[in-house]
Amino acid sequence: MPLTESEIKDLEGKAHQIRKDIVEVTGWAGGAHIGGALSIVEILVILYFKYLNIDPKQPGLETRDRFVLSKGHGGVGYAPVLARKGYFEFELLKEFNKFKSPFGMHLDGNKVKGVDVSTGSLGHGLPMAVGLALGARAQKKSWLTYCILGDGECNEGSVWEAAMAASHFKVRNLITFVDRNRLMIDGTTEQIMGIEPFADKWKAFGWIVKEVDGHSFRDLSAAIEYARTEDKAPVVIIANTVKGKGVDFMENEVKWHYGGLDSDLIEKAKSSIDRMYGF
Ligand SMILES: Cc1ncc(C[n+]2csc(CCOP(=O)(O)OP(=O)(O)O)c2C)c(N)n1
Repeated sequence: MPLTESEIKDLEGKAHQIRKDIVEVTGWAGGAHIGGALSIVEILVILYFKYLNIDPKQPGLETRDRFVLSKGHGGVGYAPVLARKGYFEFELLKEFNKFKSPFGMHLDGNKVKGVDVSTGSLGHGLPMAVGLALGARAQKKSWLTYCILGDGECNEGSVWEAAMAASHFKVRNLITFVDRNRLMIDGTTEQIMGIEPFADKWKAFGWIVKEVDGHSFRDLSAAIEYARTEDKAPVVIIANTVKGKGVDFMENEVKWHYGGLDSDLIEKAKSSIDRMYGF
């Protein structure tokens, strides 16, 4: 079913909050991977506040859907979403990436409630997600696995081994996103190691590809609804996004892959985000 206007308004409100949270936590931490966290806000929000079958009060429930942030450096975006969903208090993130804190820059599934899989070393998330999906199928469980990859991450050969396996083993209970923000740590994806023709590569590996505006809840919802019912091949949703989305001085700027914010920049970033949402 398409999203209603009131659902979209509600999700936009959540995304607004999460973008400001990301700025806040980056300020507290002294630095974080802020650009690639801001680009996945809508994907995280629609999953956590619309589609994932999860209960923050029972984080280990066996029947829950699983989520794998394969681009694990997006932890500064993921942690506020978990907090706002109710897994823990947002204020705890004042310790984000501090010595002995449970919240590392890349979230650890053994330490942070709600995190199914520890990630951070790029190229490992999709292989684990494929394994989870196969495990569910082998046990005749109906829960789904969702996974977010970075586009630069797709330089990793293990992504393509997993893609090949998902197709070969006819995995249908996995929904994969690629955050196609076109930047990576030190340049554009096409400068560092070109991945185009990107959609054709996935198709050649036996996947069905949906390309969407990754900041549009309507587009994301339509693609997810499609992927949840598709049974001919695994589905990848290539989400075209903007790195640094919402903070005008960060958008499409490679230097904002990772950075810190002083109080002046925090205010500027929050004002820019407010303007994005018409405030
Ligand atoms: C195996 C591995 N190699 C290198 C890194 C360092 N690293 C962290 S983020 C990043 C760039 C990834 O680019 P992309 O997936 O496009 O992330 P985004 O631009 O969306 O933040 C790299 C190389 C890593 N985390 N893991």
